[in-house]
Amino acid sequence: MFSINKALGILPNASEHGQAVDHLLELCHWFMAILFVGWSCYFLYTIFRFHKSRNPKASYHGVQSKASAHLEFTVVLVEAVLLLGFGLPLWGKRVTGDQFPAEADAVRVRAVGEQFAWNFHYAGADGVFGRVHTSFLSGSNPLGLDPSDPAGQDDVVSKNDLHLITGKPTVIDLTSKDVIHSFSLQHMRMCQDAIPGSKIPMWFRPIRGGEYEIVCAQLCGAGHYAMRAMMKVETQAEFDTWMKEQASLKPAAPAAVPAATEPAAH
Ligand SMILES: [Cu+2]
Repeated sequence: MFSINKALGILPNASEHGQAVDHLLELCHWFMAILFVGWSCYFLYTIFRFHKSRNPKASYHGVQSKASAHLEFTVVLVEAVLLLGFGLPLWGKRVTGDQFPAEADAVRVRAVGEQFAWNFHYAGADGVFGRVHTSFLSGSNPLGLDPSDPAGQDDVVSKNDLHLITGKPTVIDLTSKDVIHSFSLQHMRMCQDAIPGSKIPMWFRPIRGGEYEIVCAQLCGAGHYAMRAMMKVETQAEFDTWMKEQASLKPAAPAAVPAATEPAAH
């Protein structure tokens, strides 16, 4: 069957809920196409119907028919159904707390945007994220991990390189170090703003292995165009191997500096 999404070049879907998003997009595109054709025909009709030669004198009564008001109301109604009936419930499933998978069953990642890169933080073998604070930020510590926190010793940090497991739910806590970015996973049908000072959770289940591009969808500065990262969806074994590799690549923990007095939110 002909698909407007495909004709417009939509990227292949790789997530469990993506079908529902594509269905909604397809509906919206068809609705917009019908509106476009309808309004264009009406425009051509008015040019012909109200041409000066046919109407030498202006009408002081105007249009008496209620047809256009009914049409406008129908358009508003269809748009409201699309937004409230399809759009909001879909979005709600991705971001509301009670819909999230159990922590033990999911890959948990912190994603931190910065000008102009994406940093990823995994909890490591102990499953506990190390404490982070802005006072520890440096070139070699891009997430501000507290070197004195034992929970952070096995944490894995990667730049522009996100690894996920096929079929396993993924929970991403999103934030930013500087300005507002937007974390756009087009193949996963996910897009969410990364806002400094707030932690925004989102979740999805990748169902197709492969390498996908992550882009920043919010104009965030001069290097915005180059703010891209890769997402690799792989098997559990490949993921474990990568995780071990990353842990072994880690430089020795820097000497502990006095802990900041104010605990960081993470
Ligand atoms: Cu950005």
